[in-house]
Amino acid sequence: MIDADVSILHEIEMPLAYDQMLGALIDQTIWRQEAVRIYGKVHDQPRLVALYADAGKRYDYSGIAMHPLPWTDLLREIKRRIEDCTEATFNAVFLNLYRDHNDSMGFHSDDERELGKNPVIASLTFGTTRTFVLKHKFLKNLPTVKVSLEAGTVLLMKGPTQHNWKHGINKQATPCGPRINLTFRTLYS
Ligand SMILES: O=C(O)CCC(=O)C(=O)O
Ligand SMILES: [Mn+2]
Repeated sequence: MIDADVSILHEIEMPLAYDQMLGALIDQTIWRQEAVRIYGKVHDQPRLVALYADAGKRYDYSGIAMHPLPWTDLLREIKRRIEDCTEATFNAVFLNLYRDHNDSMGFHSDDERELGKNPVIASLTFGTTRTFVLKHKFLKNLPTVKVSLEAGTVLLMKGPTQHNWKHGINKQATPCGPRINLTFRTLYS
């Protein structure tokens, strides 16, 4: 990919089997239903979210001030393993629960001020495989990049990626089960 630094790691080792990881994360996470404003109308976001981080951090995400919860043992252990395999360090994790095929995430860049200039973001998936789509922000003729994110896969975005590309998860026509995505980040807030 041009103007980006994106890499993928497969079959990351976890403390439990991937389907058990999905169940544990669904059960142990305090999920929130947040609102979004689209053309002035307020809607429920088409997914559930949660934020866990080191004490004292805060994150303004799509205009929502999120106050993180303290790390659970499971999340701390996942973070340790992700730091090992990516050779990066993180102080926060943002979790998304896509309940079924109707849940999605609109195209965006992770470019909030508290993520710093060139954010390093490690995104880990459990549950149903969904397609992660990347679009160049300026070179509109470049084809979109589609990546199937299977359970146990880490997608690592670094360097200029957030400056030049947007990413998202589309709704899909075919019914499917839940997917959880954890994005490990560093908050400089
Ligand atoms: O679910 C995904 O794979 C993407 C999540 C994402 O882009 C985000 O949380 O900012
Ligand atoms: Mn993102």
